Amino acid sequence: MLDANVAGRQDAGAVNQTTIALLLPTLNELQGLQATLPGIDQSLFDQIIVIDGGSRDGTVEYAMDMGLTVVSQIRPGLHFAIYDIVHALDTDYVVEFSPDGNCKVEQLPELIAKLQEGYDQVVVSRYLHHAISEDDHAVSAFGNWLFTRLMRPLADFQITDALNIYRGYRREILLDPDFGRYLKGPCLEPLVTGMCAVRGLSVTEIPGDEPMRIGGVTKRSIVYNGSLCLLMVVRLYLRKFLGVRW
Ligand SMILES: Nc1nc2c(ncn2[C@@H]2O[C@H](COP(=O)(O)OP(=O)(O)OP(=O)(O)O)[C@@H](O)[C@H]2O)c(=O)[nH]1
Ligand SMILES: [Mg+2]
Repeated sequence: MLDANVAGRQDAGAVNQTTIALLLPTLNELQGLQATLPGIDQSLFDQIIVIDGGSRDGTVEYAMDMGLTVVSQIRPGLHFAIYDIVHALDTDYVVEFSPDGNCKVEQLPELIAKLQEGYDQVVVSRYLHHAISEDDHAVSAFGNWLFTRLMRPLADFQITDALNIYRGYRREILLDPDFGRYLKGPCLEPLVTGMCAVRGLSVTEIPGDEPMRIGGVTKRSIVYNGSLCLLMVVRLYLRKFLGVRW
């Protein structure tokens, strides 16, 4: 399935042994974690890992009290927190879930079912069919719209949401040395979609609303993240259409 130019899905029978890790990145997200964790069906996952970026609000203590495995990220930045833990795991898939209220726990069973069908990546799209983002403002909505359209020519699958953190994908996608070369900053999730596109991997989306975050504050910078995502898209265009690995 992970070989280049394979667009179809793997036979369902071949993926019954699929192992999946749930990744919960946190940075001062106590209220969100308290609100979402009890709703997560933990039996869906082989591993659940809180990756903490140095919380000082009791997030780590709460997660440990709830019996979760908590790891402290080594390199700064959400993208490296995810990238590094993915290299340390051995499951077939990882699911990224933002425990700040933006991801609805109700989507998890459908997301897992799609991964078990054999897709290389399944994205919860905030813009597919009836789905809406209550967390968007004008700038973030425009950024999402722009990047999604910029990435469409790279892919032979329809992309409606290139940026959402809420997704599951084969862990090996991040182990590709090219992935590490292209990951220059906080653009990990669109890069997963981009690498799936240029490698011809199989991707599907399911619609899912994005509620407002619960407590805490946003940690992302739209201008910085947007600039790095643009650079990443340019590099993927060069690779896809000119065969240039820059
Ligand atoms: N481990 C770790 N987690 C982080 C870091 N930055 C953000 N997070 C967590 O990653 C998740 C997503 O980050 P957010 O700041 O909410 O980013 P966002 O969802 O794009 O922004 P909002 O729309 O404001 O929610 C949240 O659970 C954060 O607590 C980081 O540097 N390290
Ligand atoms: Mg969020």
